[in-house]
Amino acid sequence: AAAPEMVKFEAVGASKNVALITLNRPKALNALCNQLMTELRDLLQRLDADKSIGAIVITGSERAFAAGADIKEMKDREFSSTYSSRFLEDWCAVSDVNKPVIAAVNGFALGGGCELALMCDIIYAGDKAQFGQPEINIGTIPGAGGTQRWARVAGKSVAMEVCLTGERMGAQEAKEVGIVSKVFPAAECVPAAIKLGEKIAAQSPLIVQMCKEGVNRAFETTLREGLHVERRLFHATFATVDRKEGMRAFAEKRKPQWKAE
Ligand code: CO8
Repeated sequence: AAAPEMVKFEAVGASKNVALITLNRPKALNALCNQLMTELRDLLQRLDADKSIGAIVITGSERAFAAGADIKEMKDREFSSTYSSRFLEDWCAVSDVNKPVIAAVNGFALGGGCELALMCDIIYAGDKAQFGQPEINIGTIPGAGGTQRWARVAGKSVAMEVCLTGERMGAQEAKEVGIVSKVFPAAECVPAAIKLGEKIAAQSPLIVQMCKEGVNRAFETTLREGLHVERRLFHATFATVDRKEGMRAFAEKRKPQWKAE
């Protein structure tokens, strides 16, 4: 495959086990055109299979995380081909990654850019970050999870206001409504996300994957079913080498040595 042009990748952190992906289409404020999303999807799938990587950070520039789906690319589309080609359905690849994915958001996270951040597992924001679903202003609606994920995370009233007005929300407010877990001075956002990635990557990758699967069920099913899945995943940890090692290491007052088994 040709080297990606619109996404940059670097292994970072003291053990080089965190993948830093930088969206790199500065002239269009990282508008998510077909090429960018294809490159991002391919890269994520490759990193998900790469045993040397324990966590993934996605970021943009200080000015823009991503200003949305590419409007210029979309403007002449018709219903029939949009529907029959399942336009943008492959964006799901981002939420299908098994490893933890952290969004480090500075600047604009609008439309599909905001939805991309919401597909990640954790969002850290720089203090100048702006979140929003401005699709209503161009005669469409969020199509990559915006109506659903805002509603689940921030509740109906906030979701309705964001989606129906298209108005932007600052980082602090996004934290208050629960979209973002922490806010940092802009320049510290990516380093903080990398630190967080290192912390998670230091755990057993196998157990991390099970834990992520458990939390994700909370957004996909009833409480009863979710609790059942959680219990089964918990039981499953007892079939792993790493669970034994973790508990033994605690009893022996030493650091665990994870085997990813
Ligand atoms: N698409 C294409 N190009 C864009 C986009 C975009 N979303 N956003 C910015 N750009 C381009 C601009 O056209 C401009 O290019 P040029 O220099 O060639 O004119 C360049 O980026 C710089 O932008 P501005 O000059 O506009 O910069 P400003 O600082 O004045 O404004 C804004 C920044 C406020 C971010 C402004 O650019 C803007 O409003 N952008 C559009 C935001 C938007 O509406 N996003 C939602 C798009 S719709 C969407 O995402 C649908 C998601 C559905 C996905 C899933 C479907 C299944």
